[in-house]
Amino acid sequence: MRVGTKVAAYAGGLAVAFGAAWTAGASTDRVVPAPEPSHAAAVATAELPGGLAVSQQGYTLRPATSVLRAGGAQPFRFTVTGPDGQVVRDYTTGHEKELHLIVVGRDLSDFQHLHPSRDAAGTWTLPLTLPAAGTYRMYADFTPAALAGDNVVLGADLFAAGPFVPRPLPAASTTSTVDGYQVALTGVAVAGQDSQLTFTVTKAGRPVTDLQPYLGAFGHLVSLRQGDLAYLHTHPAQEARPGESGGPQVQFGADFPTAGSYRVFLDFQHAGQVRTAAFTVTVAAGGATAPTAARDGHGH
Ligand SMILES: [Cu+2]
Repeated sequence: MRVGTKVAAYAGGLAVAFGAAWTAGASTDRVVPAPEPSHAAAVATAELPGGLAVSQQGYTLRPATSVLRAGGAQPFRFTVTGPDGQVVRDYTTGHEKELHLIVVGRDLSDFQHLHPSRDAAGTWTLPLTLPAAGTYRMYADFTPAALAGDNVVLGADLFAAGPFVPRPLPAASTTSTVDGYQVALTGVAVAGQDSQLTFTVTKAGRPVTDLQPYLGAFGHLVSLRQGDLAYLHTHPAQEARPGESGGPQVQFGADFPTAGSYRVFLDFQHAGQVRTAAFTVTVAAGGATAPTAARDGHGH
């Protein structure tokens, strides 16, 4: 399989999906004739960002349980069923995996990017840790073989019983520190546009120039919208092959659907270990290039 082609198709498909979602959302502010019912259903599906629904485009995420104990790894299973009601067993590999699982606290703490394994019957399993009591969001990010390249992101809530103290969203910041690495973020995030974000990785004051490829790229970026945890997964335009070195800069073009606060998680690999740097990013309302209806929609 040609990984490079898959990477480009995957990233391009996501950008298009988010752009289309934003455009469709803006158009609902206008007075337009009611479309035919079948078309209305299609638009209703298309206008939502990923990760907000447990069922979308005929695909449904089915966790075996939604309640786990707080702390410690526990066996966790889930399946995805398709439009025919059957468990999906045929996936298109994207970024070296058939399915990417993101788990995060609904207060946007405790981000995890995981890769469960699938058996022949289509059941995904992994040891899963919900580190503390609270409510969590799980996202299954995958491309069913039947959808010919269309990425689907389904979301479901998970629960761990016990006393829960939600953490406030950290203040917006352009720097993040993880395990002795400092990551700086530059760029301006504007809703409805291709926002160029650049992350620069340093350690002990020195630029890190030997970032390792992780799942076919030098970085993976997941952005979650505060308020509803809408999901945006972005990859760098530049792909990474095994043995190549990257850094200190990793660049992304991100299409944030609306203005507001997002928690942005950058996965990068160095010295054989994957780490995640987290940022709170304030996305500005769209400027002159955004459609008028969209600006009005923000209530400004
Ligand atoms: Cu992944």
